[in-house]
Amino acid sequence: MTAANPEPAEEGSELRAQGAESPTETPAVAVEGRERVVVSAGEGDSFPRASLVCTVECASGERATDEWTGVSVVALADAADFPGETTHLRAEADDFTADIPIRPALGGILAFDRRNSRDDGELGLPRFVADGVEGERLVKRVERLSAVSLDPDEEPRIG
Ligand SMILES: Nc1nc2c(c(=O)[nH]1)N[C@H]1C(S)=C(S)[C@@H](COP(=O)(O)O)O[C@H]1N2
Ligand SMILES: [Mo]
Repeated sequence: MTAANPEPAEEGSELRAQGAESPTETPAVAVEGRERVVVSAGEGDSFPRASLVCTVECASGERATDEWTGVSVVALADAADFPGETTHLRAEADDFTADIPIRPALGGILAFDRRNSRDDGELGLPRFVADGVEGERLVKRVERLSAVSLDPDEEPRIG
């Protein structure tokens, strides 16, 4: 064993541990309006990064405030050319779909990271977060964001 490389096994496992945490492991998200764009955690796209302080509040009363970083929904809606008649942003995960009224949704971000992480709760990245939106609509593990136009008598999706 040389002085320059005293613990090769340790070094290797450290590299693997870092790899597992890498932002490139976070799945990409499709954003669909009149156009379709794809956004991912890596900074290899032209979307500016944004951050947002947001409180996640469950109907049960449980709440937590964190700072999230990602890409603003406004930038994504612009790139995907959301139609003027859009009433809701639809956020879809494998297990869960929520329609968010477009006005508060446009103040949100698609988060790829959470700062000052609390220990509880699940990161669920990529995640839609917006201030002033109920916790149940802050969808974790988002796979697709899309522009929807609901009729006034149509129920926004949740669950
Ligand atoms: N994909 C997915 N996202 C979800 C849910 C879910 O079941 N699946 N639950 C929602 C509900 S009801 C709440 S209150 C918050 C909880 O977020 P937290 O774990 O950060 O507190 O996540 C929301 N996002
Ligand atoms: Mo909840």
